[in-house]
Parts: sequence; structure tokens; C-alpha cells
Amino acid sequence: MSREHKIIFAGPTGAGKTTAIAQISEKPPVSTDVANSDLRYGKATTTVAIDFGELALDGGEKLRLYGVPGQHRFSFIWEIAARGALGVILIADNTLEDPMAELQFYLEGFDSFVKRGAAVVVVNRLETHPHPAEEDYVKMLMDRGTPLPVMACDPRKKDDVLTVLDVLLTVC
Ligand SMILES: Nc1nc2c(ncn2[C@@H]2O[C@H](COP(=O)(O)OP(=O)(O)OP(=O)(O)O)[C@@H](O)[C@H]2O)c(=O)[nH]1
Ligand SMILES: [Mg+2]
Repeated sequence: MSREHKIIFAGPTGAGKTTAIAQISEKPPVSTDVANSDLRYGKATTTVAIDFGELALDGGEKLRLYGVPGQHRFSFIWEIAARGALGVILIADNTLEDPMAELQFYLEGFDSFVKRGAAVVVVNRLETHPHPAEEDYVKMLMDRGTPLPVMACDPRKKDDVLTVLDVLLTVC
């Protein structure tokens, strides 16, 4: 019987969770985007429940990919969605005013994964916003006693997203 693993994508609104899952899912992903009523975010749609995609690996294993909503008011869904997951991909959006402070919120929200090293940190939009650099994230994670792999990733690029998954599966 083939094995299945659940992987969670988390990060702020507009970080690219829905985009990343759409790039690698073999079946059309199920998304629950609606018109964005929250004017703090300059974004036409936002995910209110969860994204779901699937990806089969060469060894016959199947990954079930879940994107959890970025808005803080939906953070209660995180814990439910993450039950039984193998690992978590935490996306930091470098265009935010203080992306490392925002990341803290997700590091705390997925504390059990972060503490046992079942997570990777992904930094996006580095092409236009090079600061903080990957090394800054590495240092911040070391300083808080939770070293995790840190990678640049453009969620629009399938190869970038597959590399991130590869690293996560290696550390989990
Ligand atoms: N240029 C650039 N665009 C990016 C990058 N990462 C994400 N984007 C774009 O930002 C948008 C992200 O949108 P979504 O994938 O809907 O983001 P989300 O994380 O699902 O957001 P919510 O569902 O609202 O929480 C997409 O239009 C992406 O193409 C990046 O590294 N560079
Ligand atoms: Mg989304």
C-alpha cells in the first residue's frame, strides 16, 4: 500500500501558498479563494479555508498538500489542518515591512513542528526585496534556538517549489 504524507504551506496573505500548490499539484488544486474584503491587503482574492493539492513521488508515496489561510483571524484553522502532518513550509514575504516579525507569528503557530525540525523557511520576492537576506533569517532562527533550513523560492516556479519539498522531506 502506498504511503501518504500531509504537508502544510503557511505564511502571510499573498505569500504565494495557493500559487505554490497550484504549480506542483498533479490534479487541479481545490482552492477556496473568495473576493478579498480585507482592505489592508491589496489583493483581489484570498483563501478563506484551505488549498488542497496532490503530488505522487517516485517511490510510490503520495503527498497531500494543504495551504492554510494567511489571515490571522483564521489562525484557528492552522492547528486543525496541521494534525498528523509530516512537515510545514513557512513562507516569509520579503515585501512586508517587517517580514521576520511576521514570521515569528507562524513559528509560534506551528511550534511543535518548528521545535522538532519538521519545517523549512522559504523567503520569497528576494529579487525585488533582498533584505532581510537568507543569512539574516538563518541567524534569527539560530538565536531563538530553532535552527531550520532557509531557502529562497519564487512560488511561481515549479522547480523552486519542488526543491523546497525535497529539502523538507530530507529533514523530516
Ligand atoms: N514577483 C513575485 N511574485 C510572487 C512571488 N511569490 C508570490 N508572488 C505572487 O504573489 C501572489 C501570491 O498570491 P497567492 O498564491 O494567492 O497567495 P496566498 O499565500 O495563497 O494568499 P492568501 O490565500 O490570501 O493567504 C501571486 O500572484 C504570485 O504570483 C515572488 O517571489 N516574486
Ligand atoms: Mg491562498
